[in-house]
Amino acid sequence: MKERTFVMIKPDGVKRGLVDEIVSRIHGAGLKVVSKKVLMLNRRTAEKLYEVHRGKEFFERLIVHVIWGESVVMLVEGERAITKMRELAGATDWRKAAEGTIRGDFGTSITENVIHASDSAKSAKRELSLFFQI
Ligand code: 3AN
Repeated sequence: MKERTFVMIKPDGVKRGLVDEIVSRIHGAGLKVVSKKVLMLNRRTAEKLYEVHRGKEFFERLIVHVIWGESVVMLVEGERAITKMRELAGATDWRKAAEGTIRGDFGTSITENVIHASDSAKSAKRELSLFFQI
């Protein structure tokens, strides 16, 4: 089934010049980048994006990380796009992420784990609507 998902290359990934490598992995998985833009998240949008984590011990660290520099946000489309993007990203904890996954290859900490990809169709819809006119 064709799906749409939200993907964000976080500031650590952008700063380290990983955008082209990540886009090429997305294409390699047979997915299409329908739209892509570079932006600086403000606190309000960042807190909305991560609202399910509000109140958790790492929330403030996560917000500060995603607003300190430019991110690249993308609308990605294709067969099983949500699952495929989660597979490409790898486990949340970079130390547990498999080699060959984006976080396994490039993650440097649990907060600075390079990429965000929606975890369900419902999250994808909500997260896409924060950044794209869909
Ligand atoms: P994922 O991005 O793999 O779906 P979530 O949704 O559980 O993971 O967490 C969102 C983001 O919050 C993660 N990408 C990571 O940057 C951060 N995060 C999650 N768990 C922790 C933690 N225990 N300590 C620090 N940061 C965390």
